[in-house]
Amino acid sequence: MSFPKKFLWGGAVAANQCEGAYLTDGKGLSVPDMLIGGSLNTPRTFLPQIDTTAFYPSHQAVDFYHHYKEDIALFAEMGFKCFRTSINWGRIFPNGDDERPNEAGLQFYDALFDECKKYNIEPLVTLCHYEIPWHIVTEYHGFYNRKTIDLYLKYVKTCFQRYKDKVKYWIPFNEINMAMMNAGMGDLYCLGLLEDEDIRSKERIPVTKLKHDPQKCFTALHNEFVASALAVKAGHEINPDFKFGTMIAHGTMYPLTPDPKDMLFYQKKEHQKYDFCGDVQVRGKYPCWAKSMFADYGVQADFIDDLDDKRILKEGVVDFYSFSYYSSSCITTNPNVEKTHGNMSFRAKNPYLKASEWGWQIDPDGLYYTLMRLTDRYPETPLMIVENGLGAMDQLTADGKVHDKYRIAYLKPHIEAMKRAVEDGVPLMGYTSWGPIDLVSAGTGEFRKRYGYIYVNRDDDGRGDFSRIKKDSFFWYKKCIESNGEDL
Ligand code: BGP
Repeated sequence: MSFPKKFLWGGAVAANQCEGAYLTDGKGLSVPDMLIGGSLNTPRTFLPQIDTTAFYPSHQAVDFYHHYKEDIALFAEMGFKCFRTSINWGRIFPNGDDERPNEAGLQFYDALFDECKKYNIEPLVTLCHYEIPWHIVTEYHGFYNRKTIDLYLKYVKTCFQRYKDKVKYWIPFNEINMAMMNAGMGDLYCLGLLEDEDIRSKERIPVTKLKHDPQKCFTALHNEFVASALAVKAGHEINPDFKFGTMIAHGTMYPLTPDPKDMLFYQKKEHQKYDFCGDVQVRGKYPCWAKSMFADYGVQADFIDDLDDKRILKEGVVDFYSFSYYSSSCITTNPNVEKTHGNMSFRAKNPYLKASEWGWQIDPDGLYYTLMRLTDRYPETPLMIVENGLGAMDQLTADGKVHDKYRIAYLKPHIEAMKRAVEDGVPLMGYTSWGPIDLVSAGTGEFRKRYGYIYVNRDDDGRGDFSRIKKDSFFWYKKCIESNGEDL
């Protein structure tokens, strides 16, 4: 047995990381537009007003807004069956609380989805990939305020009505569990939550130094769960064929040692970091250990007993489970071990694994493990890998090419691991690798951290003419899709 015939091969991007055109055609500011670039060792910084002297990578990004036809044609040439992108909320409701949607923004996505259709590419649309309108952050404190649930619903219903014949697969929130990670990635990017003092700051603040209050964070996350469930319900009413997915930032964790304390710590962290959000969205209720988890975080969680919300969560369960997977790490109660990086947090280094240039440990077996584990946990729910890939510093060589054999060396065993899992019965619907075209890194804001099969001539000083070049991996992925994952 191999990959199903209709397997959704493709690639995934986020509007804010590739479109650019950050104020074009009536778009309003959204969270990523306020973030100045950083690098591996220096976090991204943030200033509540645009600093005209700073370089904001998302403002032009790779100008997908003006190149989408060319880019979709390249994706089609690789044989994409599916293209995951997000709608930038700020293009549709520039302030988030506008009375009417912005027609020019709606038209852009009409044209984009039509272009996909032209090549029989199925769009998979994230409704919020960190793109909360800035006005919602400053005026409403993001999802901490229940009014934001209504604003979000108005936005998503507008999208469902408008694109009901063009889009079938939806993700209400990108990596919803990132909300639990930390102040920058969690509170600001995922929840649009920022303290007044930070909103008023005149100095640049590193995102890691933003104020963080777990009580507010978990309240906002609860509101986001409710918003997501209401979106699923409303979407199914508008078009019963719609399919909704949770989207979890995954990784594999291992206990660092056989010390039972490490094993129990691993189990607890696995529950908190991954299962918590997955359970709420797939099973429609908080897991039995949620109360002790909240107590651990020092959070008063009366909201989980609210009867109306309980009903909403039950009625709005997702249809599939999608996740990102880049790397794995180890977990231990011993604080004195060597740490490693990842998109989740800093954890213990695994002596058996190599890492990317950004320190993300490469672990295809971990992907197999995670696929099997998720199927054990949610046996009725199809899975989809909607992000996976290698961020690397590609070099354009004298022959005008990019020989990225290291990227192929990363992807090949990950696809083989998927295949093993499918053979072992995992209901895997598809695979959209991250950043099929180079784009801005979410974590660091860099251009030099490239994931693409397609190179974009653009650098971290804002230089480059945005021209597109096929890397060696372009031809490899084309072959992979053509053979339905057989010829790697
Ligand atoms: C995920 C995000 C993406 C993406 C990816 C890679 O967490 O959903 O937006 O960027 O990570 O991370 P980075 O861009 O930091 O390399």
